[in-house]
Amino acid sequence: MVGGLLLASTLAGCGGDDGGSGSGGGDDKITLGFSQVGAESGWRTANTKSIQEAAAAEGIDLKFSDAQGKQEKQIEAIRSFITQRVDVIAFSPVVESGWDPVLKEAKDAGIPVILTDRAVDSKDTSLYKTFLGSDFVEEGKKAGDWLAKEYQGKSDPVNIVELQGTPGAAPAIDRKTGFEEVIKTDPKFKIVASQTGKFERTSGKQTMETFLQSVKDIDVLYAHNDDMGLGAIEAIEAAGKKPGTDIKIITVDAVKDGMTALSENKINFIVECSPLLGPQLMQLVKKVKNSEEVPTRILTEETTFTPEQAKAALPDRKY
Ligand code: GYE
Repeated sequence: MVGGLLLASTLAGCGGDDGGSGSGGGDDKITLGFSQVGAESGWRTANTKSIQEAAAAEGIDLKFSDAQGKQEKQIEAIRSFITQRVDVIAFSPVVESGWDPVLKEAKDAGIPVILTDRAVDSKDTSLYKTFLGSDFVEEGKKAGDWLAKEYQGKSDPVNIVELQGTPGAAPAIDRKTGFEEVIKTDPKFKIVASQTGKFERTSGKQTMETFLQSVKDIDVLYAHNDDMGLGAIEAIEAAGKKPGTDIKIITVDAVKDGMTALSENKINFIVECSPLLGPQLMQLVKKVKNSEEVPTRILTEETTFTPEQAKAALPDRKY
């Protein structure tokens, strides 16, 4: 294993000599084709930056493609990486389903695939080498746990509205599942409205406006990411209500703007989801290029934040 690791780092500098899957770039650098979801949120921007910086630091030739939130574009990008014969393909799947055909094409071409950030629902796990990212169900549970504690000992109904992420995306599905798993144990919690805000600020604001018009008493907003929560705060303020007080707000991500709103008590609790996947991804790229064994699942370490904890963490926050 140690020998393998040494070889991997040697290959990072002068590799490509593996008898076939050359980079097509004309030099010996490892070529990584990366298909990003888009630029829908602060999380995504930080994730893109982390990947670009880590590739540069490791001397990996990064072919970066932005799918603008569209699965067709991601499939197109992956096909083009296959045609270009990149050494490794990595991507963050915009939705969970529908990847088997293109993943089979990559496998048949002998190009290893790494999933980053989001999972696919393919039954055939030999279609990718590993999945690096968060446990979104766990994140949803943490959001639910906070709520359960916040309303402990109280019996009045708690009306919750939910802003879901992109329909069909792993973090939208799983953050809903985890949250519901916890709150369903206490009948006072009721999700009275639940719609998508596409992980975007503008869409989060618009959907919250509809909630405010259609739902009488909203006690809590659970938003699947900070950006939608921040958009919703604008809608809540415009409706003459106080975010964080009149309506309690829980979000996921902990990007700087979210943490700032948390420190100002406009958000009450944030579950962290780290976008800084670049350095770990590049290590995995080097290993799979070198045909080394890698764990099939690599979990990101994450915490949660209260307003006080946000105040303390903000000065050193990297994203
Ligand atoms: O939480 C959200 C982004 O897939 C974990 O996507 C990611 C999510 C993140 O748009 O802000």
